[in-house]
This record gives sequence, structure tokens and C-alpha cells, in this order.
Amino acid sequence: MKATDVQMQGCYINGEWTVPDESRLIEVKNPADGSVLALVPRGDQEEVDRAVKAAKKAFRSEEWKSLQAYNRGRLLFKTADIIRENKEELARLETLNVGKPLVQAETDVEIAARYFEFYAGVADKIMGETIPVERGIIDYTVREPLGVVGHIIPWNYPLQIAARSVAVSIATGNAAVLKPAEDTPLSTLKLVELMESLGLPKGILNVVTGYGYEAGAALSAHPGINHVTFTGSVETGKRVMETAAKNIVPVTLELGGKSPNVVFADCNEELALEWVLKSIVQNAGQTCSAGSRLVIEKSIKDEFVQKLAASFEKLTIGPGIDNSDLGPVLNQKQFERIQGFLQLAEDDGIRVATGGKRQPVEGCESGYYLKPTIFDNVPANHHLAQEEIFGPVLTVTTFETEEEAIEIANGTPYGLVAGVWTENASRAHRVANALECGQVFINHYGAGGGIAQPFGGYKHSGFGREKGLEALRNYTQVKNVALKY
Ligand code: TXE
Repeated sequence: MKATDVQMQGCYINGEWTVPDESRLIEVKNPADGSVLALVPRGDQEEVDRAVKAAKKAFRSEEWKSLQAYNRGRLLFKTADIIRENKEELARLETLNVGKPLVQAETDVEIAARYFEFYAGVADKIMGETIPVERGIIDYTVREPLGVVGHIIPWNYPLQIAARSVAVSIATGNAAVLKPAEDTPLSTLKLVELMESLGLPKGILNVVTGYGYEAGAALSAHPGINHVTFTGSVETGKRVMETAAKNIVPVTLELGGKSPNVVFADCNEELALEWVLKSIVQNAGQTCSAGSRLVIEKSIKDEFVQKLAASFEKLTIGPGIDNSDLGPVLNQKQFERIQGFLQLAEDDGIRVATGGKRQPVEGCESGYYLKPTIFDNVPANHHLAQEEIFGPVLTVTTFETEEEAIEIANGTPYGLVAGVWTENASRAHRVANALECGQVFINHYGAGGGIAQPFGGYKHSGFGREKGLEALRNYTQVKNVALKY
């Protein structure tokens, strides 16, 4: 596929592609070199209103209500097949639009297909309970869909997150309106285009492209929405929650993180080195669950950081499409934000073990490339060790006792993920138990692949869970029925 194949695209509302108004378009760029990949509509309240109304109508339609759950499942199985058949094109599109290495985009495509398979199998197994109340009464519960779910999607894993949103929405019998991030709508639009041939009832799936403060705000404020699923920053998450509260609409918030890798002296050093690196350089550190803090036992720190820095220096940096180890960060805003942190480190005299600068890449002067960076001996309460940087930047903080390790690991406002590295099984479980976060990986970062495992945060990392069976709770509501005989 050539980038030019995706030049101008409409929104997808009520089973039709809108004709873009040429005076209201957003340029979608390639972060590798700043070139324009496509133009998409700058949707606003008007498009959102049409999409939500179409979704509501479709949700209430006899056509949707009478579609058997196993047939919804079949649609999802077919979607997984179509995604795999178009794997190459989807991966290329994701790499061109997000900047990530092609091999990582290929993994994203496979994960997207697996979300569809997972929820395809679940569609006809969403069950209620019978409750023993009194003799002469039959009491049971039914798990019903909510109605119209609004999905506000971020730019770091657009395809994966769109896929899990659409898959679980359809499996549970809801209708969906997606608002992709303004920088990265292309794979979401492609996914919907691929799904068009499946014969979903019109209006069950809609996409409105646009800016967060226009289309996103309009979606979270729309009175016709029954749930908002948001992945993004804490600040915007608060805004979405406030807006949705006005209509008593529940939200699921998957916000950022400052996830620690807690490395004890008795770890398998080789494994720990491998995954500490991967967990912060994947997608150039633009991952909500990135292992952005190394919290390490003092006795092994110097040698560990030396080896880690040497591995960082071997990484290739360049366009994702060339399968460099590290692609660019997304845009000027992210680039400047990260550089602000690099400057702060310099001002405060923090030791740079490696990196700390931008990386010029020949032929890509307008791309946003940074050297992967390690800041050594960062005090636990320093801004660098407290705030989400969202770039390939790792801080190193040491501890001397297990208690201190836990205190440092828990000592940020976030609580998304943590890695624990030790060969002592009792310690591993003791520490996992004490960590204030939604997911703990022991001796591997990302073990299990994520699709079937519940994912979400403690504290400012949000609430509600995506992925796995646990996500069904966000997308269904329970009705109790009692019959006296
Ligand atoms: O996020 P926003 P931004 C973090 C990361 C990053 C920072 C800023 O630290 O550096 O956030 O990124 C939509 N009403 N994460 O500014 O604004 C927006 O269009 C409704 C972590 O890009 O949160 C996009 O679709 N929606 C994160 C989505 O919200 C609004 C992933 C996310 O954008 C809106 C991304 C509004 N008023 C950033 N304003 C993660 N958890 O993985 C914006 N949006």
C-alpha cells in the first residue's frame, strides 16, 4: 500500500462514509518525516450528534435485537480473519501513522485479530445468575447491553485499542461511536472499512474523526451516550469524567502510568536487563504501561546500569518502516514535552548514563527522533521519577531493603503496572501483594500477552478494566427479575 491510497477519507456514520467538507479537514502526518499521509474531517458536535442518534436507533432496532448472540460472535470471528488477511496493509498504515517499528505494528495487528477472536467466543456466554430468595419466587439476573458506548481512543496503540473497543462492544450487544485521536485515525478507519463487508446493521459501528476538544468533548457530553471508554491523559480523563457526570453516564478511564521495574539483587540479571530495556523502548516509550522507572537494589545498580546503557547504545534509531529499533515520537507536542524533561534533568544536574538528546536522522530532518535515555540516581520524589514522560526515558532509583523498594514503587500518583525481578518466589508474591497497581509481572514484563488478562489502573491510572472477561462488566448492566409462582 502507498500512503497516497489514503488521501481523503470521510467519517463513518450510519453505515455510510460522509463526504468531507474541504474547509474543515485535519492533516494526518507521518511522524517519521513530517509528510502528510491523509486528510480527514474535523468532525464536531454535528457529526457526533448524527453518529450517536444513528447508533441509538440501530441499538433499539429489531434487526440488532434479533441477531442471535452466536451470530454476533460469528461477525467477530470473521473480523479477525479479515484483519489477518490484510495484515500487511494494516501494519504499514499503523507504522506510517504512529511511527513505531513495523515489527511492532505487525504484533499490534495480530493482537487486534485476537481481541476479535476472544470476544467472538464470549458473545454467547454472557450469563446471569439465579438467586435463591424465598420459596415460591424465582429470581434471576440478566446481563444486558448498555446502549451506545462512546470510545475515545489515543494515538499510541490506535488499532489495538479500537479493536478491543469494537470487539467487546459488539460481543455485548452495544452500539459504538469511536473518536480516534486526531493524529492517528487511519487504522481505525481502515478497520471499519474492512468490517463493512460483514453486514453489520447500519449504525451499530460509527467513527467520527476530529479534535479532542471538539469531537471528543461532544461525544463525552452527548446525552444519548450510555457509557464512555477513555484512554489518554489524566487531565483529559478528568474532563471526560466531569462532562459525563452531567448526564449520569459511567466512564472507564485508562490513564497514564509511571510503572516501576523493581529489580532485586537475586534476580536473573540477563532476563531483567532484556525486559527493562524492552519495556521502555517499545513504541519509543509511548506506552501507558511502559516500565519507565528502574527501582533497583543498590548493591547491583552500577553494573546493571552500565550494561543497560551499553544495550541502549546499540539500538538503531530511524523510521519505523525500516524496522529500526526505535522510531520517532508522535508529534511536535510530544517531542517538546519530552525535551522539557531532558532540560529539567540538565538543570538539576541529574547524571545521564546514556542518551539525553535528540537524534538527527538523515533524510528525516522533520522527524521526531530521540536517543533512548537513562537518568541515573534520580531521587524518588523528583519530577523525572514522578511524572509520565511518555518517551524513551528511564529513571534509576536505588533501594536497600524490600520495604524501601515497595515504598518507592508505590510512591507516585499512578498505579498501572509493575515488574518484579527476583528468584525468591516468596518475595515475589509478597511484593506483588504490596504493590498498589492493577497488574504485576514477575520475571517478565507483559507475560501472558494481555488479551485475556484484565487491564486497568489503581489511583490516578484510572478505574474500570479493559481486556479479558473483566471488561464485560463495563459494557453490560445487570437486571434482576423476580417471579412469584
Ligand atoms: O492526550 P489526551 P494527549 C498521556 C501521555 C501524553 C499525554 C498527552 O503522558 O504525553 O497524555 O497526550 C481526546 N474531551 N497519554 O494530549 O488529550 C484526544 O483527541 C474528550 C497516555 O494526546 O488525553 C485523543 O483521542 N476527548 C495515554 C484522546 O483524548 C478529548 C495515551 C487522548 O488525548 C478531549 C495518550 C476532551 N476535552 C496519552 N481532549 C495512555 N493511557 O496510554 C482530548 N481528547
